[in-house]
Amino acid sequence: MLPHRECTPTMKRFLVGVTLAALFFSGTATGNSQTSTPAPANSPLPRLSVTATLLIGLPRRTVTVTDETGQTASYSGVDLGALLAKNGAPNGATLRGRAVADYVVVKAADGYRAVFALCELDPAFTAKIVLLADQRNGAAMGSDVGPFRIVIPDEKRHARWVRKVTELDVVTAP
Ligand SMILES: Nc1nc2c(c(=O)[nH]1)N[C@H]1C(S)=C(S)[C@@H](COP(=O)(O)O)O[C@H]1N2
Ligand SMILES: [Mo]
Repeated sequence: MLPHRECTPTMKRFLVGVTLAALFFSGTATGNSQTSTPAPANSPLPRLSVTATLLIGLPRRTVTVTDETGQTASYSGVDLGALLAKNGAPNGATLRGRAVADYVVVKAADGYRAVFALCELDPAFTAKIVLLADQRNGAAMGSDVGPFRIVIPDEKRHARWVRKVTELDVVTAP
């Protein structure tokens, strides 16, 4: 420690400046910034109610799958990753750094939930298809299954094929 000395007004202004800068940068580092680079600091992760409007304007695809009872069905809808990206989830070039620990909680009307890491949903990482379907065999699905259902053609167990999807909540792993 230096011996005690009076601070001049110039020194005080300098100390205040340094303290404010330190607070600002520590906030940036520990705040809600999702990536080590471009994403805007404090951009909130999306929490979305699933309605028909949410799917409008997204590319659609149809997949033909065999369900657990051995029946073949075709499901149509949109890629879950594309829907989340359009609504502000990290993707592509911004899916790096801290965002690699981000995931989406898919919630259903009966309280059922399943999670997908954003990296499982990003075409830059994987060719895996995770579909948010709004049609089965060309028709809307009944309230026992729909109106929205997750379909994942490459998964042998169907535990993440969430029926009656109501909400998509993107969060960061602690
Ligand atoms: N909302 C909701 N979705 C769900 C479940 C559930 O209990 N609630 N069970 C899952 C499990 S474990 C399976 S095997 C499949 C079964 O879907 P199916 O009855 O259309 O074959 O749905 C999945 N989706
Ligand atoms: Mo299951």
